[in-house]
Amino acid sequence: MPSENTCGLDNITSALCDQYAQDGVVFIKQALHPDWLMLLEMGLQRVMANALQQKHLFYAGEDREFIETVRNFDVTPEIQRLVYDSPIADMVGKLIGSENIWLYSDEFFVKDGGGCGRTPWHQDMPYYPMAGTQIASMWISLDPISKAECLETIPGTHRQTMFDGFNPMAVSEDPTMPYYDAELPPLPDIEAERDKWNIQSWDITPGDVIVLHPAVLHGGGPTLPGGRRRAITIRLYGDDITYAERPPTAPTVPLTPGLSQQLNPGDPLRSPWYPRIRPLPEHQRV
Ligand SMILES: O=C(O)CCC(=O)C(=O)O
Repeated sequence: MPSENTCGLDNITSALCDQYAQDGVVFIKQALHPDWLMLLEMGLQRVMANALQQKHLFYAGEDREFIETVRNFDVTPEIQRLVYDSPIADMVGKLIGSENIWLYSDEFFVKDGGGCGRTPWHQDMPYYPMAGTQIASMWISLDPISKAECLETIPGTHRQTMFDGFNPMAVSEDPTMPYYDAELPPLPDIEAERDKWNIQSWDITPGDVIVLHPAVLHGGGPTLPGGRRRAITIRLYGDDITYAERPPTAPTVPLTPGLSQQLNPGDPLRSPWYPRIRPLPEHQRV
């Protein structure tokens, strides 16, 4: 089973698509040109300088604190250009087999120094108001990082149980504390039993990407002393994704008020919250 591939769009072979369907995760070596990384770095600087853009602190007030910020696309031209103009949407379209591609969200995980904590193990799908298979998140690191600091995934788990999410407000206390509580089975404590799980991760050179299905169990490595790990995930979806309700006990992430008033469960997920990326919309063409 191949565990890496050596180029961007050209090397999204049918074998890689099969691997994505089977494992829900693929690693693609040097998929992005340094220009796209420079654009992303500029986008991150703009987001961090934008006091109006909401930042969530994991482990707030502790030495292991780090920043997460979601849906920056709307207010960040660099991220808009990256999503519309780079090969990311075409690569994902080929991997998931959809000519139509929409943006679900972008999300930065900024571990800007050594000693930042783990992103707890979780699946993203429980937080999202959607059902279907044609979805992928591309995880991109701006910094070279070791396997121990990388995004970690457990291949194949997107085809298994959908667990509850963790509660982002309670990660210091218990990184498996249920988000909805009662409606879905609680997350297993993967970190406490790492050797029982088939955990996969990679040494990363900027330009390498990991593409994962958001229902795959995954978690984010900590930073080692002197380390730095600024990553973004771009989440894109295709034709078969429909609107699905989530338990009313907690909001979906990112919050999309009004969506439940416009869509019924099973409707194609179409909303101004989710801009069309492919085919490239007329207003993005020159
Ligand atoms: O990079 C990380 O620490 C976590 C990433 C993640 O959870 C995601 O991309 O969905």
